[in-house]
Amino acid sequence: MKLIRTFGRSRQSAAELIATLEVRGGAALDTVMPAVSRIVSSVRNQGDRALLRYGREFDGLPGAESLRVTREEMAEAWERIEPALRTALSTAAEQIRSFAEKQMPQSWTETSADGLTRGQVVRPIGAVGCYVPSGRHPLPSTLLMTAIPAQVAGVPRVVAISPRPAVEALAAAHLLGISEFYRIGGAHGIAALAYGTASIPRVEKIVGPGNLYVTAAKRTVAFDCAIDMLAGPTEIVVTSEKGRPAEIASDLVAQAEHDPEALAIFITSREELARTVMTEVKDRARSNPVAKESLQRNGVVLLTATPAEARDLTNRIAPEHLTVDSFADLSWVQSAGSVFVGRWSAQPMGDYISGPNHTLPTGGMARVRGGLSVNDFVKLITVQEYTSASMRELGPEAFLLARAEGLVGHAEAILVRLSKPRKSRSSN
Ligand code: HSO
Ligand code: ZN
Repeated sequence: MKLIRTFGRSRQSAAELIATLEVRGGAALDTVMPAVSRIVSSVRNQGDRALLRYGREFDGLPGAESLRVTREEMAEAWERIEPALRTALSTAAEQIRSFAEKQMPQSWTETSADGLTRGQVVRPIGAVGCYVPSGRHPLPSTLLMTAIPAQVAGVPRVVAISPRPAVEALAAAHLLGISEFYRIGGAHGIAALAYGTASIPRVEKIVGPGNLYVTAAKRTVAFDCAIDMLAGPTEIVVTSEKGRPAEIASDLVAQAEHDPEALAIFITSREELARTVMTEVKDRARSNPVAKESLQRNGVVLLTATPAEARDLTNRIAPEHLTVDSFADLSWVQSAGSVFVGRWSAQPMGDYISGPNHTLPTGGMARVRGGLSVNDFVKLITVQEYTSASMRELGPEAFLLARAEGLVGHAEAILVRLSKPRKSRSSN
């Protein structure tokens, strides 16, 4: 990690670094876009033929017959994992489910005194695909985090894909009662979900994190199939004036171990705390090669002149994960994916078992959205019903607005309901 003071002689270079941190989105995606577009269009045009070819090449898929995981394989996987792990997965699933249930938006209607009824009905998306990464580490927790909110939202078809699904991921699928699981991944897997092939019917939305290729493919298909967000490498900011160095450092190392490109930042106005955290991080990352690499590359300690400046920088960075000292700190937090409060709230607790989702906005997207939730799996359909009285009340003003826009057809559709019916010439 490098220490950078935001004041004094290094003020200018700190300002430059912070400016690059503020816009840190998806430049890396461009490097893989040409290859990804080719893969996506071959799967779109050739369907299974291309999909299976890429599956063999990239995912070690033996043949078409092993593309779909059978229910029996998932049940066997459940039996194969340690009983204690079964319990842990079940507890995590319950925590995630109960949290998602609380987030579920409601249908409602209200009727005004003059009789206008307005409201919304909540309907689930029809089919979603959950991407479960299986690269450096198998992430069964990601299946729980993506599929459970979809189930709580009432999505009737929840599909999982993963290139080389680990036994734990298949066990998690069994636990959730997922019946459609395909051994496929990468850009070709995303294309199959988006456009459908003979073996994989298309879905309406794709969710879940993935590597650069997966993310680039999500961006490529986004015109034709909804996606949750474009998520990059994991990020953590700890903003603390009084935390314990060992605890702060261990959270920084924990998120840094996800990816050599992960971003770990410690922000404080206390110099001695900054220094001890740096030493702790160095010690703790020694035996963790990925964390060591990403901390060397992207690890920063920002030493600010004041605590207020530390808070301001935190919001400007808008990190995926944020740790703060106390609940009162929430009052200044404007932009962060998920917040961890106080010394006991180890960040990995949120990755696994607290209940809030671990699929979170990165790259500064926390400025505009929170983590994945049931809200990503529903549509809010709005509804309105007028009575003749409420039409008489609001119609004339709507008529004026239509006329101001020069839309005579709009005006007429209102007028036809407001004017007294003319005596008809015929008797009917
Ligand atoms: N920290 C990751 C999620 C994860 N961690 C999965 C462990 N397993 C992104 O929020
Ligand atoms: Zn994690």
